[in-house]
Amino acid sequence: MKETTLVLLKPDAVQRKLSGEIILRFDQKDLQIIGLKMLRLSKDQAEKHYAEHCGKPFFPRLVEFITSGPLIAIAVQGDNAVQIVRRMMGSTDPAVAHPGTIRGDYALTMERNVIHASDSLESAARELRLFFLEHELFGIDGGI
Ligand code: 3AN
Repeated sequence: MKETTLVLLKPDAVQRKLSGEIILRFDQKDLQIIGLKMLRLSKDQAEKHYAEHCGKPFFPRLVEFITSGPLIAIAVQGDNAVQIVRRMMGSTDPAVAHPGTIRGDYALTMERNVIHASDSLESAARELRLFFLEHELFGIDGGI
């Protein structure tokens, strides 16, 4: 089934000039990029995006990091895109992320793990709405 998922190239990825390498992987996998923008999140947007982690010990640092500089938001579409992009991303902890995955190849610590990708279709729909307006998405069926 054709799905659309939200990918964030976090501030560390942008700063380390990894964006091109990571976008190339989605192109090579034959996934479709249907929306893309660079932006800096406000504290309020970051807290909304990571609402499920509110109250956890790492939450303040997570918000501080994700708002620390520009990030790149990408809407990625394709068959089973949610699961496929999660597998391409690799485990949350780069210490156990397999080589060949994005985190396995480019990240060293859990706090600066380069990339975010939606973990379910429901999260994808919610997160895509936080980052993109309908007319900013160029999918075959016109959007999410
Ligand atoms: P994922 O991004 O793999 O879906 P989540 O949703 O559990 O992982 O966590 C969201 C983000 O919160 C992670 N990308 C990571 O930056 C941060 N994070 C998660 N768990 C920890 C932790 N134990 N210590 C520090 N940061 C964490």
